[in-house]
Amino acid sequence: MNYWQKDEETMSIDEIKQLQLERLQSVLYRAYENVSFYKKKFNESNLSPDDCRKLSDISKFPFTYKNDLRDNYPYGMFAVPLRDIVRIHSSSGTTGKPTVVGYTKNDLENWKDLVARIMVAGGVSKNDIVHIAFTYGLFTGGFGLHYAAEHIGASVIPVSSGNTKRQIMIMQDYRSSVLVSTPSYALHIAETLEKLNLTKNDIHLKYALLGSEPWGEKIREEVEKKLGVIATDNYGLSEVMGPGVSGECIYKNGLHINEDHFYVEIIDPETGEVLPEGEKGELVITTLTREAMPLIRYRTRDITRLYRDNCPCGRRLIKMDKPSGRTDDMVIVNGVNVFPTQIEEVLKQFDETTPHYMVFLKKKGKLDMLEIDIEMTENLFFDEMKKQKEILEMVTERMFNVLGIKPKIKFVEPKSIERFEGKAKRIVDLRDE
Ligand code: DLL
Repeated sequence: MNYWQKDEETMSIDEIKQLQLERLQSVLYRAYENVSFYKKKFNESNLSPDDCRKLSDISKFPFTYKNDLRDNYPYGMFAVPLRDIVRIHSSSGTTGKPTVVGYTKNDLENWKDLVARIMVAGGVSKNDIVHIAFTYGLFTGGFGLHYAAEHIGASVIPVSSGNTKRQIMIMQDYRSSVLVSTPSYALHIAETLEKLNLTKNDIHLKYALLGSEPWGEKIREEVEKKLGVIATDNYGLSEVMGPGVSGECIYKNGLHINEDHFYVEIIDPETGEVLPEGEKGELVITTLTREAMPLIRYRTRDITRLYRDNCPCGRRLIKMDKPSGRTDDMVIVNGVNVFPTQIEEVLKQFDETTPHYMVFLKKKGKLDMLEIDIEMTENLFFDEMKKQKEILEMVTERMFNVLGIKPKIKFVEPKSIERFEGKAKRIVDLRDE
């Protein structure tokens, strides 16, 4: 069996718990001393870092929410001076402002190791040619997997996303043996391969490391069959680092969490109460080693379950189920996070539109499509077509800027969109699986 950091990945429970406690005490101290947000929060709850004497004491400490990151935009959550930050990434927030994530040199070293663990667990070795079809940029997926693959010593092709026919040509000619992408993009590649009258025998893939959005066994089966790979899942979120939080090994039965770097809890999302191991609830993560931006009890909003088993791969760190959904209304479209509040914010900027809209998530081939129906005002409705078209173009452009993906927008008649008595349900997900 291959490991990247065998000692850490196969630690006994006692060893891991001892290490976690030491690191937890240290991160609480660093957060308290260096981040005024945490100093204030702990003081308000009458807590000092010394109040964490055993692991379960963490449950006394307050949660951190995505909104806290937004309120401290851009650098307020950093625990080190900017001169020690060597990389910045970000992700979409619940409103217009993104959340910003910083890394020190050590953070980047750890990040490489943690993602490398997951890649090795998923079958990758230095002999592989790794084809990275995640977007490169502020999104953590591209760079996160890129540097880890180089760290392993594999040959890396930083293709980024898009232009699928070219991707397939590269796969054929450069002999890519590992595909790294979102599950929907892997399916799209499989479909394009078929359209080109090619099969898995015309390419050289062996493994696919897929993540950044939820996917199920049906998609796995199709990707494995059509691309001729073993496809494993990996999970992460930019706020706590990016990819590298957890990932499946080739036995594909749960994601091994890098719990020597992340202390995980499952809570009841309504009451905030910590649930026993094995129960389903919201995943809460405390970063144990991050220097630039330590996060204490970060509410991921992702629903999963934690458990320990005797995985045949020999790894002993705690596992999580594939995330089965979220507690908020964020949707993921081709790997990009979209919040309804971002759509509302754009609508606010136009007098010609009303706040009534519906979002439809569909599949076009294997890719996700975001369609938004927006109710026009009476004025625009009776205006000439040319004006309607102009406004439509402007709204589409604004949405693209704010969401990071281009939606298909349709203006509909005034009063034609359903009104809600209870909680509005503005998102209709018509993608199956
Ligand atoms: O998606 C980080 C990442 C990149 C993970 C590449 C894996 C591979 P964000 O853009 O901040 O970060 O989105 C984080 O995406 O809270 C989940 O809701 C969702 N998510 C990420 N991975 C998975 C997965 C990256 N394997 C949000 N299964 C998270 C289900 C996932 N959901």
